[in-house]
Amino acid sequence: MLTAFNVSKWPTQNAELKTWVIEMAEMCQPDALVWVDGSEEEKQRLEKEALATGELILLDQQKWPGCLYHRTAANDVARTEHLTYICTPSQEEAGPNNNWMSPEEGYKKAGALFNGSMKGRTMYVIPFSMGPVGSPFAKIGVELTDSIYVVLNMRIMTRMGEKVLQKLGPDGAFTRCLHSKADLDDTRRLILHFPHDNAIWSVGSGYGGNVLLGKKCLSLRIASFLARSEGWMAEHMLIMGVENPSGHIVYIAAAFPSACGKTNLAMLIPPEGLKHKGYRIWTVGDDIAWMRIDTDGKLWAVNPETGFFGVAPGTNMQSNPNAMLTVKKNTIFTNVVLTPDKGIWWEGMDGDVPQEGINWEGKPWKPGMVDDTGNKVHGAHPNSRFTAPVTQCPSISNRIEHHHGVPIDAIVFGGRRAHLAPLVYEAFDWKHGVFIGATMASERTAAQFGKQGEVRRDPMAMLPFCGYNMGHYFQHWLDMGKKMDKAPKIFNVNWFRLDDDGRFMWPGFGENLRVLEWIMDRCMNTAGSKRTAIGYIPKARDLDLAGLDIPETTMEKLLSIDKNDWLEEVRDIEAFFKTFGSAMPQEMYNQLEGLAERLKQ
Ligand code: GTP
Ligand code: SPV
Ligand code: MN
Repeated sequence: MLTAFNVSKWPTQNAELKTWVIEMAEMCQPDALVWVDGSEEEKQRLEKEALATGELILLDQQKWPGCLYHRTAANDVARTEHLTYICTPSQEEAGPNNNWMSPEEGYKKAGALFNGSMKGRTMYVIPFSMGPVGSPFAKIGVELTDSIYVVLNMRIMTRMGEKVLQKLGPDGAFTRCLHSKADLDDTRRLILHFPHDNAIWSVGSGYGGNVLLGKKCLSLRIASFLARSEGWMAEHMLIMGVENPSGHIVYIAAAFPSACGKTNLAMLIPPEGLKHKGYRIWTVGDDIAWMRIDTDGKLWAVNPETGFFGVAPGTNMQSNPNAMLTVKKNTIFTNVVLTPDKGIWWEGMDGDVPQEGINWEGKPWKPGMVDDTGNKVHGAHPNSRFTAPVTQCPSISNRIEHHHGVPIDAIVFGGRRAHLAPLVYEAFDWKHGVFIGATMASERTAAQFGKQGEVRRDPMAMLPFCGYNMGHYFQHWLDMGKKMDKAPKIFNVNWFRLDDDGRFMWPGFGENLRVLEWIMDRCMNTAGSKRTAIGYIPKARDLDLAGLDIPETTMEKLLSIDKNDWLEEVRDIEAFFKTFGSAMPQEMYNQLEGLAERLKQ
């Protein structure tokens, strides 16, 4: 048990911070307390310690320089949305999109789990900044954690350490982020957000999105709440720049639900057929965008993170070469296969499949293994991930440190829909675009617990991440549109349409540039389209399909809508809207009515 705090030696003059750290340490009762400074020396010391306990495993340093391996508990491999709560005074404020607990109940329930949870462990204090330190976008947080894995991940994902404490100063505001692995028991796990207190309490988990509190918890749930009252936007979006041959860069922000292709699109490599045109892609971010209206009346975005926490399976030199090059060094791999020669592997990786290894559950594994019920045993968990610094990405934009970010010309929504949604369509205007975002739906993936494949509504890809009632969130989107002189155009894409045999109709990945090209040309009013009930859809000849071998009939299907299916969709949307009661803006119902009328014409 830590007996004296030695507060006079702490590297901060911030009274609120000191008081809070003392209180939390008194509750969690760690044996030691360490202020993280972000130095290289500290990194090496922490790695050494974690390697000694087996928390981390050192990979072959010839093949994987600077790379580490980690496994989380088998019951702890994805975000647990059913254990994630928004704790506001009233349930109405959290909305039907969130699990809700009163703040009193939340502090009490989680407090009981935090009580003594760090006995025998060290509490690390991590000051971090989301957004470039000192940028008008940036928000400071301090995470207390008993996990070295968390410290090392936060070191990649955020700007952290001494420089952040300096910026915080004696009276700066910060988000109070408390995390303890406790006993990693999923019946004693809670991920709680207290937006009015600017606080996050996460206990009983060691998995990424549950415990890297700067990520989804701060940068989306708490930030979305702050953004509404401060007049900006915190979104589950990638940010990319598409440079055309004349050197002009169009910046696009795109919201796809978890494991639906943000990382892939953000790092896109132009396909063979379009290479001669000389497009270049610049990656700004792959998961989170903070956007505000600048003095020019346009929407500007920053990526508040400094790392990628990307899905590993399916990543290879074909599907995402830039990601493969990014993870070659200084990367933490979580829940992938560990091979006997201290290498790693995941389903869909390049090269030979290893003959044996230790899988994500920590069990001996061989390719082709099946379990008692005849199901394939995964080597890597479908939601296994890599944590890698953005600076290692060959396509990284030179504007990631820019304090004002990048100007956004187009916002793109998209989901995983086997049927219904065409390859791409454009909203009539901002309000209609907000409606399109609000009615997004997607099939559930491995990034969250629950039945995979089930279609669920996931407005703006923010269903698990909006820190307040989404009815009010839609109103905030409508309000933002009114405040902009030149609002981005809004589009919807769907790379995931299936044919009757269950195969993807669109080749996807690099070929998606063909769709982005149309989007960019629409932004510059140089591309054709046809007006349909759901929005502007390109005709096949409006897309550059040179070198692509897609039957004409498939293209036609990809760019058409089935009115009966869409009328059924209208009924489903109405039922969804009704769950928000009076919080749902009337404008959303007007949009729905407009869609229904156009479909009946
Ligand atoms: P989070 O990090 O969970 O927020 O997700 P993300 O949106 O960054 O997901 P990511 O890019 O890692 O998505 C990976 C999944 O999408 C893999 O299953 C890919 O195979 C699939 N995917 C990505 N792009 C395409 C595409 O253009 N077509 C098809 N069919 N699949 C794609
Ligand atoms: C997601 O699930 O959307 C992710 C991974 O990006 S996590 O950080 O776990 O939320
Ligand atoms: Mn995500």
